[in-house]
Amino acid sequence: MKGVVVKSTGSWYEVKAENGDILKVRLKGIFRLEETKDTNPIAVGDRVSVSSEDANNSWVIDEIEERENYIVRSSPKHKGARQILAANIDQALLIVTMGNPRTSTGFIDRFLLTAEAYHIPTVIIFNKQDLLDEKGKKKQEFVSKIYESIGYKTVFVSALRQLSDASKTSDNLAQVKALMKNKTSLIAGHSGVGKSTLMNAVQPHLHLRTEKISRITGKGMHTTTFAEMHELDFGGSVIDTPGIREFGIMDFKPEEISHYYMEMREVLNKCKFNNCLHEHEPGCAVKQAYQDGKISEERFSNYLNIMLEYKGNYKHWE
Ligand SMILES: Nc1nc2c(ncn2[C@@H]2O[C@H](COP(=O)(O)OP(=O)(O)OP(=O)(O)O)[C@@H](O)[C@H]2O)c(=O)[nH]1
Ligand SMILES: [Mg+2]
Ligand SMILES: [Zn+2]
Repeated sequence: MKGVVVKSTGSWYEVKAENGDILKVRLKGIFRLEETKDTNPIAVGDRVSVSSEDANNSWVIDEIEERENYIVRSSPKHKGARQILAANIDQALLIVTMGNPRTSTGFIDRFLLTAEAYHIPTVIIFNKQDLLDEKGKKKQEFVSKIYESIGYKTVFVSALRQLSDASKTSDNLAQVKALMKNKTSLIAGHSGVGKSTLMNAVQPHLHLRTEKISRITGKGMHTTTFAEMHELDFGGSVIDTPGIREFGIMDFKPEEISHYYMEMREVLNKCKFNNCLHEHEPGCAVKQAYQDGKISEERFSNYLNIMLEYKGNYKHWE
């Protein structure tokens, strides 16, 4: 029987079968390949074939269909290993907050470039509007403009308020719903930014668990512990994921990274060297574009930081 993986704990999975049944399944030994770089051979969103192993109604995954796409990061626990966040998705919604907790542009850029590499369109959702003071609003305007000018779509919401008072700021929630309709969306972001709260506002009967951010660290409590796919009654589905502390990029050659910066891609074929890393090379069109103000200071300095870090890691992976 065929189905889609809707929940993954690492040791067992839930598969929604074609007939609508939710099956609790295990993985056959053959998939636990030692030589794979993946920490999780099966991810939420994977299309699989399952069969019943015995009379006890226990199910196993026999086959995984080839993925249309997926999004990965380097495993925070096992250096050099990949963690697949989700597979077969139409878009990613990156939830960010300017405070409580703070999301940096470095984090945003790491996520965006990976999504770009796997051809996954991303919308940036700025949550917790109600908590922003004047300074926070200015910061948000500055950050959102950077991404809008490159071509990324942005949305501004207060998930918590929308949860309790649908009338007040519901316009933006309607915008989020319209984005999600009839698509499979991955919801990503730091712990505590309000991913699960936003899902609850979009689809009230979900009742996903949410938790206050720590008063001591100002960070989220990693409340959602497993990725899980939920269906939307207005069409489509969402994959709520555990908060990501760091988004470690993987899988590319260092000289490829700039190809996933939308605004760099337009100029990089004009660099003097075709393997230009846009660091200190002469005749670099990317650096020129930055100096001409066509690439933002934030994006370029994040790029240089990412490159520095990535080159170091890449040496070990090769
Ligand atoms: N003031 C305010 N609080 C919010 C808003 N959205 C979410 N919160 C609160 O932020 C806290 C964290 O929300 P969650 O939805 O659990 O965050 P999460 O991103 O799912 O976190 P993890 O599951 O740990 O990754 C909760 O106390 C929410 O009530 C908002 O728009 N405004
Ligand atoms: Mg959550
Ligand atoms: Zn260059």
